[in-house]
Amino acid sequence: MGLLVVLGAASVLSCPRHPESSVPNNSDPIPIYTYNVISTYPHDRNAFTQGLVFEDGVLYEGTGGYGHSTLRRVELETGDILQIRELSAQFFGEGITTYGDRIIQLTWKSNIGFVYDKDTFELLREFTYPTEGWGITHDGERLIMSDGTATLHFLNPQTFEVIGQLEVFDNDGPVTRLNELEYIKGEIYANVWQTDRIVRITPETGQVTGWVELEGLLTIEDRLEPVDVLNGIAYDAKTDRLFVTGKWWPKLFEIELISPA
Ligand SMILES: [Ca+2]
Repeated sequence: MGLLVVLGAASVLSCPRHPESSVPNNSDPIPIYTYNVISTYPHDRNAFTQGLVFEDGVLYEGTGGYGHSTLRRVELETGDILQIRELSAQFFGEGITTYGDRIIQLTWKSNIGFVYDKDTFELLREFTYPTEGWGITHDGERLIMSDGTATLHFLNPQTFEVIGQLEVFDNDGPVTRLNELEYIKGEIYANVWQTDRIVRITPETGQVTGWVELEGLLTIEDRLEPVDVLNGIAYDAKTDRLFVTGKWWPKLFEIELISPA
C-alpha cells in the first residue's frame, strides 16, 4: 500500500529535469532492500516519535503532539527514560539531531528550532526557518533538514542559514513526504511519511539509490493498541548498528538490510 501511495503521488507530477545527472529517467530499476531483525527493544507507547539519534551508547528521541512534545535521553536496552525535557504546549516537536555538544530540535509549523546542551538539555538558543520542520540529521559539516516535500535543505550548523537544497527523485519523479532522517555512510536515509518504507538518497544529486521495505515489523499483538506510522531512524556509527521504530510503537528494532537478489 505504501508503494502505491508514493507512486500515486509522484505520477501526477511532471518529471524533474536533472541536467547534472547522468542517469536517465526510468532507467534501471531502483533496488528494494528487505530486512532482518537483529534485536528488539522496548519503546514507550506514549512516544509519538519524530526524531531518533544514537550516539555514544545513548538513544536520543524527540516526540511530537501539542502538549506531548519532548526531548528524551533513553536507555536502549530497557526503553527507560533517563532524562526528559517537555516543550511548551504551543510547540509540536519534530526531528532532532546531535551536533557536537548540542542537540537541535525542529518544530512542525512554528518555524522555530531549538538548540540544547546535549548533557543538560538546557535551551541555549532558538533559530528560525521558513518552511515546516519535519526531520533533521547532519553529514558532519551541514545540517540536513526535511519539510514534508521532496526538498531537503542544508543548513550551516553554527548560523542555521540555509546554504543549499536538494530535490529528491527516483525513476518516477520527485519523492515527497520525506520525514525523519539519518545520515549513514555517505547516504541520507529518510522515512517516507505514511509508508513502511525508507528511501536511500545520494546527497550529491538527490537521486534515490534504494528503497527499504519494512512492512511486517510489528505483529498483530503489537497493533492491539493504537500505533501510528513507521518513523525514526538512528545509526550507531561505532558499532554499525541501524535502529528503527515508529510513532507509539511498543518496540524499537535493530535491523540489518538485505540486498535484493
Ligand atoms: Ca534520525
